[in-house]
Amino acid sequence: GKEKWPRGDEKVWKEGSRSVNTDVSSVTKSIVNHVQTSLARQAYNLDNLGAYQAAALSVRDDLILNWNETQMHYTRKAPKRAYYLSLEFLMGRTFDNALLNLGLKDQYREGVTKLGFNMEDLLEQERDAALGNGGLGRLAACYLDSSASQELPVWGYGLRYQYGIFQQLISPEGQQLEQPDPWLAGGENPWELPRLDVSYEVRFYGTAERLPDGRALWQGGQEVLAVAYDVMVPGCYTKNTNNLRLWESKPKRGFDLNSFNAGDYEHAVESSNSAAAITSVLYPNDHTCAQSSISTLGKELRLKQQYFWTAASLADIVRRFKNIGKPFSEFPDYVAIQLNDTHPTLAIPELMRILIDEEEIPWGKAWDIVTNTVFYTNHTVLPEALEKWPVPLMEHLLPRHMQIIYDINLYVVEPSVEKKFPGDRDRLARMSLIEEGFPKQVRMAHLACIGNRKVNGVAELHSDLVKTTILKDFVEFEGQSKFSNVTNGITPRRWLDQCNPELSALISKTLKVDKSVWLKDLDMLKGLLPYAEDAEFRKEWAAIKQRNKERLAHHVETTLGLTVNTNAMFDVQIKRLHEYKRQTLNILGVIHRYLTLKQMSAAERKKVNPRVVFFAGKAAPGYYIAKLTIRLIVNAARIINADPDTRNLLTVYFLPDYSVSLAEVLIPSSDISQHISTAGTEASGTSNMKFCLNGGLLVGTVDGANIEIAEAVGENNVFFFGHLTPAVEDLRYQHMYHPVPVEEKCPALAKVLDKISGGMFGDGGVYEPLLNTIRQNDYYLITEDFDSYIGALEMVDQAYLDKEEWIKKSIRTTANMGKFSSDRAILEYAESFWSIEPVKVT
Ligand code: Z2T
Repeated sequence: GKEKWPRGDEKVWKEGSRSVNTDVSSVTKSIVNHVQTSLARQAYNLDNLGAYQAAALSVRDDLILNWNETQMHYTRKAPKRAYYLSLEFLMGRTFDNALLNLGLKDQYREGVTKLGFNMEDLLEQERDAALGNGGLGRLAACYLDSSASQELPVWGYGLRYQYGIFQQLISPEGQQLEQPDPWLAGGENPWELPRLDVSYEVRFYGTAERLPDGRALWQGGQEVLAVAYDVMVPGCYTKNTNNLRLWESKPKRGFDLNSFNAGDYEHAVESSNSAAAITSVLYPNDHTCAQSSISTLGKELRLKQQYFWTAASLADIVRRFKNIGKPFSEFPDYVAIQLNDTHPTLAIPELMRILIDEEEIPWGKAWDIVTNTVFYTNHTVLPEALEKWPVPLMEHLLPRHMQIIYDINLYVVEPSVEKKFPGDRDRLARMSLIEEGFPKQVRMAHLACIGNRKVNGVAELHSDLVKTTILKDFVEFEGQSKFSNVTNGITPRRWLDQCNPELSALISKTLKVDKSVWLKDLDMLKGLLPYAEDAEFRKEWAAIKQRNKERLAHHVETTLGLTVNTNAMFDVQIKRLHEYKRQTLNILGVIHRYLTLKQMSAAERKKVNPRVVFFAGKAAPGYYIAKLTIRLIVNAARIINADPDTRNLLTVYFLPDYSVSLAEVLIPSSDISQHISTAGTEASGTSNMKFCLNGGLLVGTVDGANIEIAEAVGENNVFFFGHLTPAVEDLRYQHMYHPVPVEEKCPALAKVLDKISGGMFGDGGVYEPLLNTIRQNDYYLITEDFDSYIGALEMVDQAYLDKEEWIKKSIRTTANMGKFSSDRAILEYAESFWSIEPVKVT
């Protein structure tokens, strides 16, 4: 029969329903309500943490209303949707961002003040959601913000790790120590909705038996449950609030009662632990695949994570598609799946498995569906980062998927390569999904590349390199048109409005445009260009930079107890520690500067512009050389900062435990930032965009997105140095076969290395392994770029002498950064890959 909706009296429902709190008095009412009921506390025993929790719960209520409406609306309209599968989402804090996107910051500030609290103190109470390593995970977070803000029907899928990226401690000797990050331990996370009703069973191990009809029966093994947690992602100045679905693993039954009855309690608990372990921790390696960096057991767990997450996500996507009631031939008209790197590549054989074994679709048709649905983004061309999984492990853990991968090789790769390049057995071996060896390995990038509709890199140069290096054979095989570029972007909401509110306000005032408009149409920043000539405007611009420096200094003072010279130029390099990113080049440059200062007369020193150099970043726990670099930075800083001859002119800080929230304080304060990777190694970089958007000037190599930033802001507003990508290969070859000692190649650098070896910064022997990477084959070309690097920093000093001209450069930089909004990037994905359109919630 026909059900009446709503049940009961419609008027009563209407009266009971609430809408988003938009005025101060309803905000305070809601906060007080949450204090009294949700928290079971009262005014007299409320601290900052409690006040934050109550305010957050109040914002959560608002988000839920919009989120619910959005999801209902998408379901009713049934548009084509896109799904962003990423093993990492580096979200940072949510409270401030949600308030800004909802346009309620002022109301909450006033309300919180009326209740006797300080908004800034409350914001500081929130822990970062640090479910990512670095650029790749933060990019995913920016793309979610832009999808919601552009009203696109996009969902993210990821894992709900109990522990995010480790917390970094630095010992007095400069050693990195890792501590767990139990980010959920504080109690309820107000930004997620546990969906215990949404769950799927995921199988591991067991046997796969081929049936005569082409299907297979995969049985036995271990089954675990994937439970959904939905994180609300509000768009900026829109009702659209998208969803990020994170999976948590649970044992299918609390205990295996059979073994429990048999008295084997330990075994029963163990299998329940092993299910829970799957989503317990984020792997902290950023540019090494699990294959080469972790133990056999750790390897298996990482592969389990990858399959657990892709299987649950695909089951969910397929279920949602089936609810529309269309035939599977139309799957690609309703679903686009973006693979964030090769981590979710198992989505390809998993979707094949679902279509063939469960939906009984013939192999060829299934392959058509898969290759029209899936898209793959590559994020690095560094060979050590390319994922490969041992065939024996795959066969053991995922027997059915291994069959499907062999089938793809047999039915797709081999015949078509043979047809196009008859008899070219070398090419076939190069392109095969399986790499020969002991053991054989599955090449995930090849699988990702063959099983999809489009492959893209993340900046122009990088996308070219993908085509000419790691996937060259596939371009020759499939043609250019499958391969393209989407240059990365960053969300101007967090990376300008939220982290630099004064600059945001000045921009709105100057453009005479409300930020709700220009934040979603970032090319409007161009309107600032004429104001570079306006002395009054320049004064305001410079004053904001100065206050941002003081804000950082205050932060360093309160957290580390160190005093920072805010009259100095702020020079910042913050990113994961890696040899290719060359923090080593930076610290060697700093030491060179120190030695030069020491040799100067007092009169000469008077002419030097003071500089404060900031470093921050985490090293992968097993990355010995990267950790040694931190140690050198910390110990060099200790000596240099203590030297009375120079400390007014040069100080160095390594800020521990780099995070999204720390970046939000550092970035707006920088005069220059360093992006100095060996040419051809940094796929894009995204912090370079954040600094420039906030009016910091870029010191960098001709690499990744640096190149496009220079094109946009003008070469005269950046400081470039170093060899270009085409030279790198030749130089490395020379280093291998015609080595030249550092003393000959670069005497200035040799002197710096000698001082370190000689013990200027403590026991020199400690640093030998690091110094030897430079003295020996110098893979990342420090000796080749050192002189031009020092030259670039001298240009910076020169340019900084003319303050007014410097500020003009800063203004012009910000004004020309519109291209780097993640709105532009996500719209490129939406239009040219996914074919999805905005669905506005009204
Ligand atoms: C990562 O952050 C990046 C690439 C990776 O390759 C892995 C991780 Cl964790 C597997 C970075 C790139 O290094 C950086 O250049 C780029 O801007 C970022 O991804 C987003 O594309």
